[in-house]
Amino acid sequence: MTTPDTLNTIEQKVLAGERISFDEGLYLDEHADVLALGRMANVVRERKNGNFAYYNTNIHLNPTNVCVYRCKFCAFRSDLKDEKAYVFSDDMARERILEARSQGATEIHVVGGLHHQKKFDWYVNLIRVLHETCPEIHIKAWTAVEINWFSFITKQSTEWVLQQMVDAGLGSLPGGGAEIFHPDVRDQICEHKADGTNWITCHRTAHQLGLRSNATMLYGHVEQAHHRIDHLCKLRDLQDETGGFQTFIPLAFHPENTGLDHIIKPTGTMDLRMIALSRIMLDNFDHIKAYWIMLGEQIAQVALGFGADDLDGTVVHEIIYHDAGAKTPEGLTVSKLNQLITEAGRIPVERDTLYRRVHRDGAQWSVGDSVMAG
Ligand code: V47
Ligand code: SF4
Repeated sequence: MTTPDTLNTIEQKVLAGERISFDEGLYLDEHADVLALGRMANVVRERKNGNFAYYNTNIHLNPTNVCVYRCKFCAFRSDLKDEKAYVFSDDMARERILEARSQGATEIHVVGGLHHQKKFDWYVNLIRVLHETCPEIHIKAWTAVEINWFSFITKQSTEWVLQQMVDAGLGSLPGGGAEIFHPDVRDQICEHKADGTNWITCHRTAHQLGLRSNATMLYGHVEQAHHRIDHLCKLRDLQDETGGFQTFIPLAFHPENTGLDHIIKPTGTMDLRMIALSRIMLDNFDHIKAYWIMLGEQIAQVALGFGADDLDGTVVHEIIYHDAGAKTPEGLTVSKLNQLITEAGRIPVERDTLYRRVHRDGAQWSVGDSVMAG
C-alpha cells in the first residue's frame, strides 16, 4: 500500500523512538523519497550521537590477495600464479605497522584473501608480529568469512580460532564478508564462502568472548529491497541478543574489474538512501559509518546529515575498492577529515576503535572515556 498516511505513520513511530517492522522498512526502501528518509534518520542520529561526527587514524593491511574463493563482486582477489598475486612477509608486516605508528594510527585494519597454501599458523603469526611490534595499536582483523575458513582448515571451532587470535593480539572484528545474507542473492554472488548463518554465528561467538565487531551490507548489485531489509533485520536481532556490534557500514558496490561489471555503480541518492534506511532500521546500533573511501568524500560528507555519524579514518593503503575502480584518494589527512566534518556543521571527534575519545599531545596519544552514544 503506497499512501502518504503510511509514510506518516512510520515517521511518527521513528520520531517516538519506536522500532519499525520488516514491512515498514520495506515500505520505506521501496517508496519513501530520499529527503523523507534523511529527515527521519537525522533525528535518530542526533538522538544517539548529538552533533558529534567521529573519525579515526588508521591504516590498512591486506596481507595477501590470493584467494580460494571467486566472489563475483571482487576485483581484489588473485589466483596463486597470477602476476598480481602477492603475500606479505613478516618484515613487510612490521614495516606497515611501524608506518602506522609513525603516522599516529590507533588502529590497523587487516583483511585479505584466503590463500590456498597458507596454514592457520601463518595468519596467527601475522597478528602476533603486528602486536609484538606495536602493542599500543588496536588490531581489527579478519572477517567472519576468514574466521570460518580458519575453522575449516584447522577443523576447530570458531571459539577456538578466535581465542588463538585474541591470544596473539587481536582486538576486534571488522564487518566485512556479510554482503547480503539472503541465500537467493548469496548463491549468485559468492556461493562458496561462509553463508549468512555462519556469518551471524561467528559474530555471536565473538561477542560472547567479549570481542566487539562491526557489520556491513554490500548493496547496489543484484539484490532487491526485501533482501536488504532481511539483512538489516537479522543484524538487529543479533544486536538485541548480544549488544556486541559497534557500527554498521553500508558498502556501495564498485563494479569495475569484477564479474558484475555490467552493473552500474549506485548513485549518490542510492548511497544516501542506504545510510538513512540503515540508521532508521538499526535502532540498537550506536553508529552508522559513511565509509568515505567507498562513497567519495562529497557523499560521505552529506551523509552526516542523513544518519551517518562516522567517516572511518585516514585509511592509508586501501586496495580492495581501488582495484574495483574507486577514484577516491588512498588516504585522507586528519585536517581534511576535520574540514569535511566541520563544514557539514558537525563537531569532529577522533575516536579509537572502541569509540573512546583520543587525546593527542604532540606525537603522544591516549584514550579517554567512551564518547556519548545513546
Ligand atoms: O566483505 C569487496 C566489500 C568488504 C567490493 O569494519 C566490495 O570498520 C564494493 O568490510 N565493491 C571488506 N565493496 C571491507 C569491509 C570494511 C570496510 C571498511 C570498514 C570496515 C569496518 C569494514 O568489502 C567485503 C565486501 O563486502 N567489497 N569488493 C567491490 N567491488
Ligand atoms: Fe576472496 Fe574476499 Fe574477494 Fe571473496 S571478497 S574473492 S573471499 S578476497
